[in-house]
Amino acid sequence: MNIGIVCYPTYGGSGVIATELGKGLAQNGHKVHFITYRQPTRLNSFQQNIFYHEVSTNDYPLFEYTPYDTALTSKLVDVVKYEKLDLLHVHYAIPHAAVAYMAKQILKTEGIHIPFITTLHGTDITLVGNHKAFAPVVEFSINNSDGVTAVSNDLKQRTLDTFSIHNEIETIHNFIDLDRFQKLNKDHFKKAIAPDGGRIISHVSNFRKVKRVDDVIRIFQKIRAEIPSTLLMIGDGPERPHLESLCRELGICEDVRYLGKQDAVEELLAVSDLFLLPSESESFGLAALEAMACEVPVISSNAGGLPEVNTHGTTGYMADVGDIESMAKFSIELLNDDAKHQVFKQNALRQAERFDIKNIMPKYEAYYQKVVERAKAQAV
Ligand code: GMT
Repeated sequence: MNIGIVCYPTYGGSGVIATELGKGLAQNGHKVHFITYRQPTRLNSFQQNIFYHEVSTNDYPLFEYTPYDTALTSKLVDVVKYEKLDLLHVHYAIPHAAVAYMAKQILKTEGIHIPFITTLHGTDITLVGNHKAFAPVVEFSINNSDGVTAVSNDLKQRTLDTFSIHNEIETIHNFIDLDRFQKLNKDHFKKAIAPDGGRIISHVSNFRKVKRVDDVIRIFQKIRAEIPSTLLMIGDGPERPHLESLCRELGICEDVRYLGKQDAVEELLAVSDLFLLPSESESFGLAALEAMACEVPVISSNAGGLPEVNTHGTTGYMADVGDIESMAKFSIELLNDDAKHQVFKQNALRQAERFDIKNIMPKYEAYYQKVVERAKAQAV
């Protein structure tokens, strides 16, 4: 198939999933065209069958906000027409689903029928999409997509609860490339971070409020009070200055290392003993899955789709959002019990294997086939 993928090119999980899916599809012989405003972060090497189309916007003094939606629509029209695409797959509803709908209508006037699939990722429904400023457009574009997928059952249910949806939504869970995310031998690295043999706890996110990064620091403070340990804060975002102040206030700065946005996250996970993800809301929790693939048990909240990824008492532990006491208690208990920790590490890997890209990609391919055939039948 000749597939166009629209996504955010940034570090967020939706862009990562879109890019890894595109790379996997290209390896399977499909032609994949990424259409976005910057080279996606994970699209960092040449691959046969992958094409990148950059959306450039024209600045004009009248525009306080450059109309990206219009520029993206025009680009989609152009790419679909000249690259003869069979299908558009847009990740994150805002604004991509509405833009794809518009491009489809324009192309229809020229006799070109292009179906599009919208994949819902989380905040496009929960935090942002349900806002008055976006809701009617999100609802309309979900209902008018040729196919809709959600990355967890919880997100599917939330979409149905939030909007008036008469379209079908298929859950296709997020996935992981186990060839990349695996426990690597990085003992020398571990010694450099924790020379006295202390434990390494990690957290990866965009440091936004929804991730409750304060809780990460407070849980760590409690762990550190019992067990010598270092916290690796991987990623960056608006809460970082506040976190640094909090660490100073709690007097734990020397054991918290801010590593910024890292490409080789798997190398940091390889030396981690525990992963913390106490998010307020999380449609899936790709970062937790990446940790589990590297045999790192996860202590998380039980928000959203996290229970579909992390299994309480097996691959880690969960507690209610904000319950830092329980999350710290579970962490200490696990780190103090080597035998249990070993079992949890293996359980985490087994669970990650369920989400192997090799198992999930065929679901997308089958879904593409279904949507394209249905659209063809409707066009005649
Ligand atoms: O976090 C966001 O605001 C958007 C989005 C992203 O691009 O990272 O994250 C969501 O999509 C990921 C990939 O499907 C999921 O793993 C995250 O759980 C989800 N984030 C939230 O629901 C907060």
